[in-house]
Amino acid sequence: MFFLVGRHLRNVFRLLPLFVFGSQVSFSAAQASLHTKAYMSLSDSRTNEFLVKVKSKSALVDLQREFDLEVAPKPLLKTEEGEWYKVSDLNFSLSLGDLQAHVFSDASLNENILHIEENHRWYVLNQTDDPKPEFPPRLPSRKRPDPMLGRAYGLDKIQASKAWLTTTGSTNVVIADIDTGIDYNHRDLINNIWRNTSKPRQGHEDGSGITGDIAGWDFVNNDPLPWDDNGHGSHTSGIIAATGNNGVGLSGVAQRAQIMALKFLNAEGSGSTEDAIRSINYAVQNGAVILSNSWGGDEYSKALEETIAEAARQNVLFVAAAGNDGTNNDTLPMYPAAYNLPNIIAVAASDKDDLLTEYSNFGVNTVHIAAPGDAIWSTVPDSKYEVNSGTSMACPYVAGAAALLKAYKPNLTAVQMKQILMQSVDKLPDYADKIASGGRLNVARALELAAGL
Ligand SMILES: [Ca+2]
Ligand SMILES: [Ca+2]
Repeated sequence: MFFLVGRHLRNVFRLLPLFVFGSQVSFSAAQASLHTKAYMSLSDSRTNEFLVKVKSKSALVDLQREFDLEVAPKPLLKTEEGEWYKVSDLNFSLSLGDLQAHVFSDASLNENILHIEENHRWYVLNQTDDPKPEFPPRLPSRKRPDPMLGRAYGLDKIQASKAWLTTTGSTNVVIADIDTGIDYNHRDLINNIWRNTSKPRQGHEDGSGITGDIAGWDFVNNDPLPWDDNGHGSHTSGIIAATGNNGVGLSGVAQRAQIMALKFLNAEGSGSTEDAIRSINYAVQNGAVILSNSWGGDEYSKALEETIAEAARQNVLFVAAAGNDGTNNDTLPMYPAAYNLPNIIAVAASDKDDLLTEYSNFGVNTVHIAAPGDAIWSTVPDSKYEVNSGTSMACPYVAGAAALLKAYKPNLTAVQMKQILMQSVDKLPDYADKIASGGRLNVARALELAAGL
């Protein structure tokens, strides 16, 4: 029990840098809401749900007989060795240890049940949520500079303008933003939102601007409208691919692309392993080649790892925020960034001075590249713009850069994209012994490196 409490406290602790870095914010509503968040995540993390890997589903019948369990009718994930099912304890009385002990005590169960884990919670990785002044966008027009582009120091650092001379992106490249959803009607996003035209749907015309087809999926509320009720997902989407040169707001790293909105994090910014897995599977099955993941947690999930490994077999790049604890992922892993898989590129957050931010996680083996993540302007719901900080903001920079690479050279594999992005960094002393590539993203040089391929 002490162990469980300890882990929950670590979850809360992850939110604590919010107070530290929010110190420039006055002690008021901002801090009160952060307190609320911390307590909500504490109750969030209690679970009666487990993910169970079995050789065949019949193994779950015995568990059901022993305990009052509900077994999901369909597997969450199929692998070569078995299938993962979500199992819910209807009485909220079982612990992971109870289930494991029962399985170990029975030879046949032990043979057929390969793994049991809790359906963990995962959290957004932005640092601040204090509102900043909002700037209403101007009216759209053809090929006009984005008026807020001057604020985007990150685009200068990574030499985006130079990269755009080679490619501004392509609407053939689908990037899944696995997050809190997106304001898919935002004037700087609407043109770059993926639409699922392969399976027309009817009956949900609701004034959302999306009719007949869908922009992705909402796995929190199980509906086809992944509306962003938090703000985090709209912010990360704008960093990937806010529309460039439309005379509105700013531009993403990719000026053109298709962003698939997959909502698995709720209004408070947390979501379950189950819904993360559903999001990744949806993205892979519907043609996304790059997944942007600005979320994490310190509890290992084998089910999540196997899902990302499956995405690797489908040649899908998994970009992941390194985490905001200021710690070393080599020794204190933050998942999913720290899984040792060939298609994961884990991203640390750099600042205006090209230094590693003090809150960014690092790790010379497990964190691959740095990207601008501190004080980043981007889109938020209702066609507005805000500043936000964290490895959450650095991750979509790399996802956007990968989108430009894929637009320029469509045959690049996920592993090639990761290698090119790492080999083309601006090497800087601050990263030498902390980041595998030793530097910060340079998308213009990445395109140069890809030119010969
Ligand atoms: Ca919804
Ligand atoms: Ca724009």
